Amino acid sequence: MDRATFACSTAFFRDYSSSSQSAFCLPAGHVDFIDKVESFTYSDFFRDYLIPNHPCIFSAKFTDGWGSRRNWVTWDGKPDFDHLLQKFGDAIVPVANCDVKEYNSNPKEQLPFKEYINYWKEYIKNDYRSSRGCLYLKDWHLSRTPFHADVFRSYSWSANICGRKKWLLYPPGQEDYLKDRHGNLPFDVTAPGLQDKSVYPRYNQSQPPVEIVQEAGEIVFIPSGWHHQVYNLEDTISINHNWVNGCNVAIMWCFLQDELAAVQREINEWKDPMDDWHLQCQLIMKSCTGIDYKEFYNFLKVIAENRISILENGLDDEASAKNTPKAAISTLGMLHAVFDLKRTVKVLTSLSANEDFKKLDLTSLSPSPEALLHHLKASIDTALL
Ligand SMILES: O=C(O)CCC(=O)C(=O)O
Ligand SMILES: [Fe+2]
Repeated sequence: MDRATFACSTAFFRDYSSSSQSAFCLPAGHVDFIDKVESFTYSDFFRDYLIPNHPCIFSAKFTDGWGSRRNWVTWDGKPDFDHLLQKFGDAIVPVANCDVKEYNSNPKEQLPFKEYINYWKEYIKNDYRSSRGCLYLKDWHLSRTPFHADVFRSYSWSANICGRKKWLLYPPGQEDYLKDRHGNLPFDVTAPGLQDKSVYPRYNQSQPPVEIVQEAGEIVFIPSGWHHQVYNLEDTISINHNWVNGCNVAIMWCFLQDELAAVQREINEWKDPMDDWHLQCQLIMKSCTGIDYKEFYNFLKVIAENRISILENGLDDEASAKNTPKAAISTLGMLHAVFDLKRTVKVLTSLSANEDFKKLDLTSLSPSPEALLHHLKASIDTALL
């Protein structure tokens, strides 16, 4: 990260509270298309998309050199089943049935990759029909991903190795207009049922989604907390990645507080009779969300300690030789580490002061939140000297 980007990113978070991020709107659904690899830098991405939390699409030139684009795809742009079988045949893979709906997702089973490829070949031969329904190899992805925002409100990028996808994107806050009267999000945001005012009372106040058609080789960047629904328009293989950094860690923390508040509302009537109600809320939150407050503390600790160690000791040869997270952070530069640490101080200060966090047994946390905060601040001060 260069000095100018560091200065404007720091100013952004000083001048605007993170909750005001949703106020930043796109001009009438426009999504930038980044064509040229040579003239686009990580600092450009950071300043123009990560910080304002705006989506963008990278052209296929960005993935031209990827081995997967050469090796997983036939000359006519279709998945190379023989190559994939040879490479991954024995793997056991998660497969979702897109024709069956359970709550807000599709039920998943584990299948040998071989069996899945045989199914996929048959499905194509049978004009995209099968008695087994429409099976989607996912999180290791076929036809459609239901309406959702990504895990912990992380950022994600998704690169099409082959095939095409259609994305429907809603900026943060729009999902509130898409909820039914019980507060549940729809499974399919295009379903005619959403027009029924008695079920979806605020649907008519929602904006139309931002629509993207992603071509082979292109990468779509999905900002934090943008709800989306995805369709594969043809046989598609994609590689996706989720991440959290200094720009969106406060959004993650807000999300966790909302999740806990929802659990607390749900079991509020047990608050008085139960001695360990707060602990139970954390347990339920963990099972629904995948993380509880103490684990979030440990998540912040790992982020902080990686960056502190780079600022204090630089990168040792072993870490730089291996492709470690520390090496990746170091590539982004010292100012990125300082920026992430400053944002971590902000979130850790809020977590330490949080009444629900303070009610937990924090004696097992090492170092203590106070000690970690102290170390973080000292490390930032030294780096900025
Ligand atoms: O490609 C898909 O089916 C879903 C991808 C997605 O939701 C994401 O990358 O965030
Ligand atoms: Fe997603």
